[in-house]
Amino acid sequence: MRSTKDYIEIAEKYGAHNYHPLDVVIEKGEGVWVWDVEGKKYLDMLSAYSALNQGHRHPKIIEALVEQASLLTLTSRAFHNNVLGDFLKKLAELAGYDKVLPMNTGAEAVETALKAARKWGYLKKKVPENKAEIIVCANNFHGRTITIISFSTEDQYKYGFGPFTPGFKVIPYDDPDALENAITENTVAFMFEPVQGEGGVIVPHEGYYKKVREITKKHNVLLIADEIQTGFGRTGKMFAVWHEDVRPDIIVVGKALGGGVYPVSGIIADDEIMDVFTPGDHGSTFGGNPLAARVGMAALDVLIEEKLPDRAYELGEYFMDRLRKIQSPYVKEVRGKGLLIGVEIKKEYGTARPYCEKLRDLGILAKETHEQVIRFAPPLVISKEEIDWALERIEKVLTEGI
Ligand code: IF1
Repeated sequence: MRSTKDYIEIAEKYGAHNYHPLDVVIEKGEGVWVWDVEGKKYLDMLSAYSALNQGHRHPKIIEALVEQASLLTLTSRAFHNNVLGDFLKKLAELAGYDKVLPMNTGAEAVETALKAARKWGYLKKKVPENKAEIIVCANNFHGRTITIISFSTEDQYKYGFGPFTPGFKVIPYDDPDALENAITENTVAFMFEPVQGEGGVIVPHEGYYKKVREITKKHNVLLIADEIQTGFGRTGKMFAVWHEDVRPDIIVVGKALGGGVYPVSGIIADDEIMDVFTPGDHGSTFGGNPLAARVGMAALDVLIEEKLPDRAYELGEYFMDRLRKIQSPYVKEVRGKGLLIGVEIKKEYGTARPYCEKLRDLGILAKETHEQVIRFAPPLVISKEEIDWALERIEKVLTEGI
């Protein structure tokens, strides 16, 4: 019988050290719960960074995965398959747009959005060749490819990976005036996260989405919302920008679209943008494969049938209200939207990591983001009773300290 230590050792020996995971080895998951190799049970408060909105191994999603796997898993896009069209229709109609371009990981979908924006700029806005500019926000996280880290403001994400892709401008987040001042006649798009997850669960002021929509429309600049982490109910609406009834030109999706079992991502947009792509321009081996399409449809069905966005709204308000009532000398702020919540630890009391280690000892798996913030982002299928169970333990750690 191998121990936690044995599993960690083999992973450390044969795996690149590009992560520093908490010392827990998980072997089973169900709903909001996971079990480690020692048989210990934990409440998952990270949800694989919001890729598990429907919970671990949702029966409807596993059924779809197994059923499709018994029929057809991959054809490449050289041929049609009998599942993709229904998936693209379901997602396009859910979001209220003409079309979807399916990919696999979030970063691939972000790259697809950037290519669409640049090509739209050259073909439709008549920006001179290779002069397209895209505006992004400081403290952003949009993925790990060389182009995407080219506009990161996190030194560690860039160090050693140059030279970088030109054509990007960085402005402060949650600052509409900075956006207006950064736009030139060559600006083709502004891309932002409705809530900056990795940036430390930074929620912009009320009205930010509306303001950036007005400014980009006024200057004929595409608005790209990266909803890879905030989408599919996480913030209490199907898409976070729906909190302000804003309709971006491109919505980038991923994570929970795969129902926690398979990488499924893509961009959602109208024909005016999608028709810049002609056959052979762009693609991927696995993008839009039948297994992804079938799992994607089941992932969306679960969100709708179980009303997970509304659930995230109500339980998020409840969770944050209860967190704010905890009398803790260590907490600087509780912030968030829906079930994407951050608890910021005051610098004088150290970083968030040791608090996460304490929580792990009490059966809660949470992950620090940006040093000072404990992120609580449970699967949206969590019950009020399970939140209460977690709050007892969170209160113990936030009052007793580390
Ligand atoms: C890691 C962070 C979260 C994302 C947004 C695109 C992507 C992500 C808003 C790219 C991915 C993941 C990546 C993972 C950890 C996690 C993360 F800490 F890195 F920043 F969630 F906050 N846009 N986020 O959040 O999607 O290519 O990963 O499918 O790289 O360590 P991906």
